[in-house]
Amino acid sequence: IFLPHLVASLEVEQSYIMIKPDGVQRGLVGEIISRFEKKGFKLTGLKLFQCPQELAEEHYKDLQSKPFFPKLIQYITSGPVVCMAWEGVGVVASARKLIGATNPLQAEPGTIRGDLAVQTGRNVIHGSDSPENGKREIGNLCCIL
Ligand code: IDP
Ligand code: MG
Repeated sequence: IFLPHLVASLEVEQSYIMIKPDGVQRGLVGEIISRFEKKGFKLTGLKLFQCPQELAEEHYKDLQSKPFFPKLIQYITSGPVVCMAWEGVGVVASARKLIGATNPLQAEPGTIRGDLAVQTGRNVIHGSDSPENGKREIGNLCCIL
């Protein structure tokens, strides 16, 4: 039997995961990488990076019209970020689960934001919301090893 919806979900994909400046400054890099390693995903790219304004604006271009956009760009460019590519079956959706809700006060305990953050504007980590965006974001921001 051919079940295309299941076949699609078994494809190896990549997620762009970025530890934001607050996560780097607070010394959470090891803790966060450890969670992805323990889950069983494969790290295929990694760099410490000071994101220039234009690249931050490109990365968050879908949020351009939001009132918090200028503060978001200020936040992301306020210090070095850790850019990573993580690979595996279902990694995009699984990473979103590991990361937790955008507002850390609504993120479940056990998730990265649920355990390590309190403010939406300082929520420690980014994870791609689709395999297509994973590819795009890694192409824009990350090094592929
Ligand atoms: P996500 O990071 O969970 O995918 P998005 O809605 O894509 O959430 O928003 C991107 C980032 O923009 C968030 O992670 C957060 O840093 C910031 N952000 C989203 N909504 C707000 C808000 O209402 N106030 C301040 N910052 C926000
Ligand atoms: Mg998003």
